[in-house]
Amino acid sequence: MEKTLCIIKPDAVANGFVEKINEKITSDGFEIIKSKKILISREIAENFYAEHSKRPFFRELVDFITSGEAVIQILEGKNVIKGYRSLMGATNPKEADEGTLRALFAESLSKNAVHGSDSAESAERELDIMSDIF
Ligand code: 3AN
Repeated sequence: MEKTLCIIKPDAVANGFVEKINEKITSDGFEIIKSKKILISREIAENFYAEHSKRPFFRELVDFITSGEAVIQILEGKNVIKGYRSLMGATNPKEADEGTLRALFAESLSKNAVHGSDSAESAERELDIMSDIF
């Protein structure tokens, strides 16, 4: 069965939205097979976001994801990579469709509540980076 990496980011954890987000994930038919709250190290964050390393917001991205506890989860289900991405909604919560996680729970473009792998290749890479924490 397909798997993907989900991160509930520090804004959503601090705002107490973990349970509500997970209710939406499971009611869309996906299973949360692993879940752990951790403080992501800078080293892991820089590796995780390596594809964005040349972008102007890279430092902001790494600062934010390491700024407080995040919940790292492995989701499993049929077409979960695509399905969970559509449940997340657009990167910018202002553009996210009604009922999506980012429309419901995100604060801003950088504090956007959740992460999800964007392809099978990303899922494999991201699950590998996080495999040590479980
Ligand atoms: P997504 O998370 O929807 O796949 P990406 O991969 O384009 O979006 O961006 C990764 C993360 O970088 C986003 N989740 C968001 O937190 C942050 N980000 C993207 N674009 C910007 C931007 N213009 N300014 C600040 N942060 C950004």
